Amino acid sequence: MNSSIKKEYDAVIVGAGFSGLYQLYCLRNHLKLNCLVLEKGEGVGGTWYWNRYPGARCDTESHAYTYFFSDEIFKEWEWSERYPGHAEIRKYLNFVSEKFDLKKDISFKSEVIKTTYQENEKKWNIETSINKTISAKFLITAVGCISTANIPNIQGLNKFRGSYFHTGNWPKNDVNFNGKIVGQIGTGSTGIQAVPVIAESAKQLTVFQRTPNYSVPARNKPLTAEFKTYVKENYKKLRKTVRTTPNGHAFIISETLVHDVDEIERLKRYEKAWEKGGLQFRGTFKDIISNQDANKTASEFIKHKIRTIVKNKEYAKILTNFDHPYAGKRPPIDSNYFETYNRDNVHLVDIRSDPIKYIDEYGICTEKNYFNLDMIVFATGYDAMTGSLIKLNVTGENGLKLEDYWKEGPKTYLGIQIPGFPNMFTITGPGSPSVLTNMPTAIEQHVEWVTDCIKYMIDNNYETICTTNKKSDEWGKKVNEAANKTLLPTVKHSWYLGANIPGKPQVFMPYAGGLPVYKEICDKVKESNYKGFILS
Ligand code: N01
Repeated sequence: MNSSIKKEYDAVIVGAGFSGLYQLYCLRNHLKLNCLVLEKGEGVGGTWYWNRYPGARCDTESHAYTYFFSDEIFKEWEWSERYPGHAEIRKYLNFVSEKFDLKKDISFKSEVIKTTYQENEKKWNIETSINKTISAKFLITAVGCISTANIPNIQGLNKFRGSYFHTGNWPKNDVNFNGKIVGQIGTGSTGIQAVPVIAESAKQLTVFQRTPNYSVPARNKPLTAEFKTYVKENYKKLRKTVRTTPNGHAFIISETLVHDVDEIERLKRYEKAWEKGGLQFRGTFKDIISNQDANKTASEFIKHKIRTIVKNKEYAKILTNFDHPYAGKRPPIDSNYFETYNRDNVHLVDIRSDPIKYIDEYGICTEKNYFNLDMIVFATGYDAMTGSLIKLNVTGENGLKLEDYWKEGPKTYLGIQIPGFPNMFTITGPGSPSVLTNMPTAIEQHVEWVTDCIKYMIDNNYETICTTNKKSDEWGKKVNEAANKTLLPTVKHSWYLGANIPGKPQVFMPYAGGLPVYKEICDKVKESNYKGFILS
């Protein structure tokens, strides 16, 4: 397809994951615009194109981790497990792409390296790794929130003679751990998924943990024919649920407060939620994420479970040495994570009390120990929410560089537009609910809003749309207010704040007010003919 790339488009979309594919469909099929998607990978999938690490699976249940915009897709596609694995998600996105003939407008192996707004022409110039410069009236970033892998700068890594991988850039061919001595750094949602699977084949696995993580069993299982029928028959009801719950999932958060019930009843409810498994554990009570005392009951319940599962008392202590509330960081779910520490071939190192000093040819040296390793797995997270946007090397009006404009943290209006960057839209950008929700739900809301906005511009002969510093300052305050009603900003080492990347400004990035409230705000802006934006 690369040879057939034209010089000019109505819209260029960056990224061929859930958001880029749907944005292409809307602009091309509904608005009849001339569009091109630029994608660095060799296939569709976005984050799921790169995340192929052992155990990589979505934490959202499959009947919610899906597009809802098309009855046809929903009826034709069938998920096989409670949580979709990475390969099945790629299969799904390929199915959608073929269904709507999307690939003909996607240029693969095409990384965007520079984007510059041409003020005179009112167009974006987009430079790519395939030596093509393309111009477009609209630039839509669909780059995902957690796509820029972070390998920590540990002295000596370049000397390591074994192999090492970041989970977010996993090789396409299976990595063979058989008979290998493996070290894994990182115990976030990703690390927790990888540990049990790597432990099954590695000779030895040593996990280097900095911060312990509250995890609840996922209880993944194949879907029964009965459940598949239920999903198909209740498609509209499910769509309504994901679009009206604060986090965009298909489960309802309880209206009961933790202290509305006595301890016996509380434990009964936690126990039931633990047995059911999944992210919905955090919805057992309404105030778990907003009230410290309420949260403590959930945190203590999980700690008790970990201590019951993990037989090695020293490991149990390291795994429960929390200094943050449950769900204050993105809560993981797992399949036998804590149980894996009962295996003879798995070891746990607390790198808070025994920090990593350096890596050399043969392994990892901590302050108190040395670990010989054949392989290192970095499950060390991402330069989240802003990293992938800044990497596009964007220059807006008056030579304004996005990197400079966001020096003190991201500034956006609604997480959709950035002052000084006309006709550029950021799907699930910082300042929008994004990572605090089920991503496909947030993506559909954004894509549809952007499509309506562009349609309005075309219908009314507007050439450009841009927001203002005043609006982004106001919105920044709203993002902070919403965050401060939760416990999330109290966690100082969270990637929601950018605290995982040395030198990154620490600003709470996602909008925590919930998807329905956010959608209402966006809808009002649309109904007011885009008040807060300058159309010209
Ligand atoms: O990354 P993370 P992730 N030295 O940043 C540690 C989504 N996701 O890839 O907590 C030592 O959460 C770090 O330690 P600490 C989900 O939204 C979705 O696991 O900073 N350790 C932590 O333990 C998730 O939240 C699915 O002290 C270092 C780990 O590495 C997001 O992706 C599945 C270190 C990083 O955890 C990111 O998760 C999986 C250092 N220098 C993930 N630097 C779905 O289901 C970092 N760490 C959709």
